[in-house]
Amino acid sequence: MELNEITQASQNYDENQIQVLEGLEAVRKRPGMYIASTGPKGLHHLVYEIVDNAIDEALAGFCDRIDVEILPGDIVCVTDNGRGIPVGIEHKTGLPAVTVVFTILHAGGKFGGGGYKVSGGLHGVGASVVNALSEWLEVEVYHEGTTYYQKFERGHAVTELMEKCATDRTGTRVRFKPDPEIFRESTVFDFETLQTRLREQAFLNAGVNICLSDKRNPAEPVEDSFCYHGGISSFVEYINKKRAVELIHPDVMYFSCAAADGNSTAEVAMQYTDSYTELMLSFANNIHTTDGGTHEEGFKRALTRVMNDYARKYNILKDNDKNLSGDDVREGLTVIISVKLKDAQFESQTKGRLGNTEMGTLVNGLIGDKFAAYLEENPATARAIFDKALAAARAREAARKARELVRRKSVLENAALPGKLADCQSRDPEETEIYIVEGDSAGGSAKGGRDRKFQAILPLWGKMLNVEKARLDKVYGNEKLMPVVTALGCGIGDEFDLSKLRYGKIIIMADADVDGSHIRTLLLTFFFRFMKPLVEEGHIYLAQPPLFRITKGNKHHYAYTDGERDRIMEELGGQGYEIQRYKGLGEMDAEQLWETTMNPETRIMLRVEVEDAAAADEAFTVLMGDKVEPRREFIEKNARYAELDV
Ligand code: 1YM
Repeated sequence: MELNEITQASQNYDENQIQVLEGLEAVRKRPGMYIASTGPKGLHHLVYEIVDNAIDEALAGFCDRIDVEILPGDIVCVTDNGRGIPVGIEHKTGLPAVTVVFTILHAGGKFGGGGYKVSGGLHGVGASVVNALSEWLEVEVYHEGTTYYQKFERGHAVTELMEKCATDRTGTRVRFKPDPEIFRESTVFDFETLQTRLREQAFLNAGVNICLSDKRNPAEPVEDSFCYHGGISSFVEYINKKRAVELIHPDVMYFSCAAADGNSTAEVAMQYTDSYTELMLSFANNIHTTDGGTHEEGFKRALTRVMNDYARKYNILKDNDKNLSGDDVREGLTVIISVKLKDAQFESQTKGRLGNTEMGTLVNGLIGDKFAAYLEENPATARAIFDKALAAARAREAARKARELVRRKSVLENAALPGKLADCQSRDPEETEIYIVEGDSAGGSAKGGRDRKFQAILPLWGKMLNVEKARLDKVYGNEKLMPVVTALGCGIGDEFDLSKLRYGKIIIMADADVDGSHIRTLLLTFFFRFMKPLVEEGHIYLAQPPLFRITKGNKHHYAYTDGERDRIMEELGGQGYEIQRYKGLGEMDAEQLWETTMNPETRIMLRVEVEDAAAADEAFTVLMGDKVEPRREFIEKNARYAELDV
C-alpha cells in the first residue's frame, strides 16, 4: 500500500481518527491519570507497558523471547517473536487492529481473539498511552511473510499501516521516543531500573527469555539477559543470595494450584533464613502489589494456622504455651506470592492492593493443604523452622518485658522526652522538623542556628546498636536509639503509630565523611526496620551540608559538590578567593549552619524514598556488614533515588 493511496479503510480511518484523537489528547492533558508520574517513574513505565504486551503473548504460549534495547537518543525498541499484533481490519472502526491498539484508549484485549489480559498495569490500554506520550512511535508487525509498518507522532498516525519488505520472522517491534514536552524532568533511561524490573518479570514468567541492551554509547554496549526456568523459586534463591543471610533449610518450598473454575492460579515460593525480618513480595497479574491485599492475607492466615496446628500436634507447643504469632512464624521468611486471575480488582490510591476475596481463599487453601503436607513429609526442615519461630516468640516476650520496664521507668521519672532534646514551639507536625545530629558540638551549632518555632534538635550520643543484627528487645535498652524513639513519639515495631508522630520531617544531619555516612546508614536502617512507614511515607530526609566555602572579599559562596566548587571558582574569575573545605558540621558556626543547611528557603535536602522493598532490604542488609565502602555506595545510590526537596 502506498502512502497516498486512498482505500476504503483509510476513508473510514479519517472519520474514526477524530474520536481517537480526543481520547489520546486526554492522555496528554492529564498523563498522571494513566501513568505513575511524568518523572522518572512514569518514563520507565512506558517501557513496561510495551513489554507487558509482549509478556502476555509469551503467557499465551506464542512467544519465548523479548528484546529491549535502549538506543542513542534514549529511544527504546522492544521486539518479540510472537504472532504479531493483528493487522486485519477491525469491523467497528474499519481500521487495522494494530492501528486501533495504538490509537484507541481501552482497546487492548477487547478484541482479537477474546483472550484475557494477564499482565500490565493498564490492562491493555498501555500501547495507546505510550503512543500518546511519545514524540514518535513506530510499530512493525512481522506476519505471514510480510513486514507491516506504521508511524505515529504524539498519538496521531502520520502514516497508514503500510506493507514493507518480505520477512521470514514473526512478531512485533515497537520503537518509541518519549516526548520531552511530557517528561520535562528527564527522558534519560536508567539501565539498572529497567534491569531490575525486567529481571523481576523473567522470574514471574518462568521460561521467557528477556534480553536488555544499552546501545546509547556505541563504544561501550552493555547487555544483560534473564531467563529463569525455576520461576519464583529462582526469585527466592536470588533474593536470599543477595541478602547474604544463612538459610534455615536448603530447598525453596514451592506450592501452586489453579482454581476449580479455571479462572485463576496461585503460586507461592518460600524459604526461611536466619534474618530477623520477613521479606514478602506479592504480585497479581505480574503487577507488584506493594500494599498487599487478599492474596497476602490468605497466605498469612494459613501459615499461622498450619504452624500452630503442627506445633500442637507434635507437642512443640505444650498445653500451657501461647500460640505462635504471625510475626513469629514469618521471622526470617523470604516469600513470593504470585496470583494470576481474570478480573483483578485493585484497591487503594496507588492501586497496589489486590481486592478479590476469592484470591484469599485460593492462597489460604493452597498453603493449608500443601505446606501442611510439606511439614509432614520433611520433619528435619520442620524442626529447623520451628526452632526459628520459637526463638522469635521468646524474643517477642523479652521485648514486651523490656517495653514495660521502659514505660514504668518513664512514668516514675516523669520525663517522657529525652533531656538533650531542644524541642520546638509548634506542636503541628505539618510544619515541625526534628534534626537528628551526631555529636554535641554540631548539636550546639544546630541549637544556636535553628528557628525554634518549628525546628527541634536532638543530639545523639553513646554507643550505637547494630540494628541489623538485633531484635526489637535490644532496641529498648539502647541509650542512643531510645531518645530518638521517645522524641518522635510514635513507638516502634508492632506498636508503631504514625498518627502520633511529633514532627513531620525527620532530618538526619551528619558530616559528609565516613563516620557521618556510618551514622546515616545506621539510622536509616533503624527507621527502615522498626518504623518502616516513616520511610515509606517520605518523612525521612538527609540534610546536605556544603562541602566548601569560597570567600572573595567579604562575600561567601557555598558549594555542595566538587563540580559546583569548580563552577563557582570559574565564575569568580580564577583568582583572589579563598577556599575552605568543611571537614565537619562542627566547623560551621550557628549562623552558617542555618544559612547553608537548615533554612528552608535556601537549603538542599534529600528525601529518602523506598522504591522497591527487595532492593531496599538488600541494600540495608548488605550495608550493615563490616565494610565501609559499600555503605558509602549505598548513600550515593540512595541519594540518586531520593528526590530533591527544598
Ligand atoms: C513489542 C510489543 O505488543 N506483542 C503482541 C501484541 C498482541 C499480540 C501479539 C496478539 C494478541 C492476540 C492475538 C490476542 C496484541 N494484540 C492485541 C489485539 N509486543 C506486542 N503480540 N494476536 C496477536 O490477544 O488475541 C493487543 S496486543 F488487541 F489486537 F489483539
